[in-house]
Amino acid sequence: MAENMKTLGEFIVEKQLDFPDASGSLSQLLGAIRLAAKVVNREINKAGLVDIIGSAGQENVQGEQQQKLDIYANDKFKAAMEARGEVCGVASEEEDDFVAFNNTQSKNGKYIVLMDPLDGSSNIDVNVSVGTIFSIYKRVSPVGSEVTEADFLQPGRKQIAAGYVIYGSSTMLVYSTGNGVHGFTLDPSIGVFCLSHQDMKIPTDGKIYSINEGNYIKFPEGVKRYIKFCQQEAPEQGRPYTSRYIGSLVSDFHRNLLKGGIFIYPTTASAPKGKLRLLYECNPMAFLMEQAGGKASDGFSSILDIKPSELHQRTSFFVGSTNMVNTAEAMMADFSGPD
Ligand code: P6P
Repeated sequence: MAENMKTLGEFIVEKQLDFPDASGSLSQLLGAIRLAAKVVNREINKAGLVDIIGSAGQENVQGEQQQKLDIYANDKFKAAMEARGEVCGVASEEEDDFVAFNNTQSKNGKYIVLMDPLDGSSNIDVNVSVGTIFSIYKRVSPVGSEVTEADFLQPGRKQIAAGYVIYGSSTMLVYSTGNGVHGFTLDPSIGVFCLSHQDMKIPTDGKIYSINEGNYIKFPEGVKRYIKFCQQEAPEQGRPYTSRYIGSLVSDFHRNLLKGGIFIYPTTASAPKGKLRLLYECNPMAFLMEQAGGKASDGFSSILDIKPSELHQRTSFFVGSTNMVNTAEAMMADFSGPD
């Protein structure tokens, strides 16, 4: 490994030194996420061999029961966090309700985690990148007591850390603890995440718009107006836009973070409140985007200021380059509400 490489573990400890009162428990928690990400990455890479090793619900060549990968990922991230003892409970897209960790050490943990353990998992069968999304808060209930739903229903602005793992052509872990966004690329030959993108910033403007235009007919008028702007007016102003939609939130988000752009999942006919989940998809991505100098809203106001009322609630999501989100919001305001 080149001497100037820095591992995720070294970076976490180095950044921990920036917080004199840091107890190291957040570092421990991020370490648990790092471990689970490596385990899930290995399993996802094997998924491509599913015809050889057997698909979900069947026995593979080793005679092991094949789990659905999103359930597998959920179990691995839960197990890694429970083992570390810094987390008193977890909420997940794969769990109907939050899960309390009741071992003595965990009950004294001061953090809770919300996660989408494998977002876009249906893309695996067609070899499209998928991701894990996580969101970390300090608990609001007393340390040592039973974790409560109130610990999970905090506004996104209260997050102390958030991040994602993208299992793509290379596997990356991108996270922030509120001091910038940093990206680490897994070197599979040594099983180590190495710092590859320090202090990531999204361009203030961009030319990529990312939205599933198959839902056009039922988009709010403001969204239809914004698409018209991207397709007609911007090119007429000499700024041709391009449409890119992968259908995997982590992938569309990551591309825009690097290149500039906007991703929109508005209300649609089949998702009248939006499709994406506030707590474990939009809040962590909004936290990262603001840390990277971008913007995230529901089309009208900041995602991070929404007061959650239920674990799996959905929201519209406009996220990306500040100038692009501002333009889209202005058009949403001109055509208030859905058509
Ligand atoms: P649609 C994947 O199923 C997901 O939850 C996100 O990763 C992605 O952005 C979105 O749904 C895609 O939804 O309706 O365009 O297929």
